[in-house]
Amino acid sequence: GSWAPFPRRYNAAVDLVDRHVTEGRAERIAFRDDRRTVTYGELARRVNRAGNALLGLGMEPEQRVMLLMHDTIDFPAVFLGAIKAGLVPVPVNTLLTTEDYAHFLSDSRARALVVSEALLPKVEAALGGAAKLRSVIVAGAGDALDAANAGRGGGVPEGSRYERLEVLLEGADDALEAAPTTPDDVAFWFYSSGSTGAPKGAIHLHSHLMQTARLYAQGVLGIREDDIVFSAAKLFFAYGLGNSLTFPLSVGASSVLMAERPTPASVLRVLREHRPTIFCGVPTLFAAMLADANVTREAGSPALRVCTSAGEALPKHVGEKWRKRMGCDILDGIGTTEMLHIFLSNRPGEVRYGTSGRPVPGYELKVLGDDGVPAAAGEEGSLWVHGPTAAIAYWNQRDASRATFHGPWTRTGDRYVRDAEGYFTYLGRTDDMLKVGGIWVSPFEVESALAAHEAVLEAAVVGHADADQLVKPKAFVVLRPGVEESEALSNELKEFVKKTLAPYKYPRWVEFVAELPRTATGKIQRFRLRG
Ligand code: 3UK
Repeated sequence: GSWAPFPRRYNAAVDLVDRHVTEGRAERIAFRDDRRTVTYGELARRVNRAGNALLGLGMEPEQRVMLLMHDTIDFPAVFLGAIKAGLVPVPVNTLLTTEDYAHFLSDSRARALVVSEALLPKVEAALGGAAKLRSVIVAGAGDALDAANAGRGGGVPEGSRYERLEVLLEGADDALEAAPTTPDDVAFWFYSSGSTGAPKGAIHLHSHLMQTARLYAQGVLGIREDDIVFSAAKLFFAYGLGNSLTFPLSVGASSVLMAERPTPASVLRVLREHRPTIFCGVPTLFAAMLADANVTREAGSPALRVCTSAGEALPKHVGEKWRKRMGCDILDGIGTTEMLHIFLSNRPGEVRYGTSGRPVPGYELKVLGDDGVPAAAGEEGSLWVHGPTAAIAYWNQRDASRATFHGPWTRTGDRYVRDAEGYFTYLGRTDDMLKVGGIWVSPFEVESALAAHEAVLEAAVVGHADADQLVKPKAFVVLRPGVEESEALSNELKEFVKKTLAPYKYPRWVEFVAELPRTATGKIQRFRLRG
């Protein structure tokens, strides 16, 4: 069953990597990135070297190591090396800002940071304030690194220097005995955003990785040893980590990593070059690819047997057009950082576009009405999920943990309706949060960013559907007295937000209004702005 026992002594990295070497798959290809290919045998040694390198810097079990990394072979080596050594990797979104990274470093009390060379400038100013940080390890070619070490202008902690991942790996032993962990030990965290307050670290255990693979990847996708997976969603998302790392490694399959930003062109190049059998994306990407006439089954990957979509609802017409053009289905499924991966999904051969499908066997779902009573088929309510991969808590956040994790049940914050055949349809959020390209945006954060502009008196931000029925932020802005509205100002405000926050959060539309709709008590009536 879903709670299938793990041996009491269990280390996720051994199950995902070393097992394949023991079982005779050492020569099979585990990962290909833009520059390199590694077999399972090489991966096992690289994982060991990475674990030894971190221990060699003085790290102790359970200490956090933050990963701010692009998708290359270094990511799985460091992530799994840390886990094998009993440390706790914390991958973070590469699209965010210095302020976000300052929060992750101090909240997690990260003892080490592994950062892709190109991302170092974005995190440097946050390093000085990270009290527990002792080592900064830079992944990549290393040219810029020598200059940075020489200049020492940034916030490298006193008494430390930038290490080079390549150099550390070369100097480390390629044998490592796994830390004597249990299935219930903490293995890694992922940060998750809420509508208010800073992002919270969701704490996941050693057993969770293989459980998501068994239930969803093997149970629903039917992933096999001869599959080649390519996920446009990056490894720093729980969605991408499952797709690109956990799932292929759970069965000894191959995974293709791309460091670049996913665009129709970059994705098409990888599809053509590597001929994956499973492709994972988000709705915005599928829609953008369909808008590009170069994207065809023949030009891409004729070997594709199934695609997956998550992060936000897949519009019906996008799924239908893709199936027609590419000759394979997109399985829309919903997962959360808290549950680690997908627990409600369409299945091959039983796809119903416009729905999130049915519960993944091993998970139990319930839809609760506003009165807390289970809703009947056809009645909408709030979605709860019960399953073996729920995070144990949010780090340092007792109230938020209690609001989300209720014994074996987890509250998703999504509104759903289930039909008589058991298919679930997404209706929206119970809070004001938006998913943009599959990534969280808090409207309050965008409003504060706008309010910091000298022309703005106040602003309200809501979700607005674009031509593809995908939600993007829209701002309603009240200007200060005397400021004239103009197209130029609208563009300036968009650029201003792009510079203040992670760029994907900027409002795609700015509408100037004389005032914002408010209740008698002065609260903004967002529902009157939606539509
Ligand atoms: C929304 C969806 C409708 C929904 C995720 C797959 O997205 C993931 O995790 P996040 O923590 O966000 C979770 C929230 O995103 N959502 C996700 N998928 C769908 N809404 N249809 C969907 N198919 O609001 C949910 O609560 O970023 C996705 C696997 C692992 C994940 N962590």
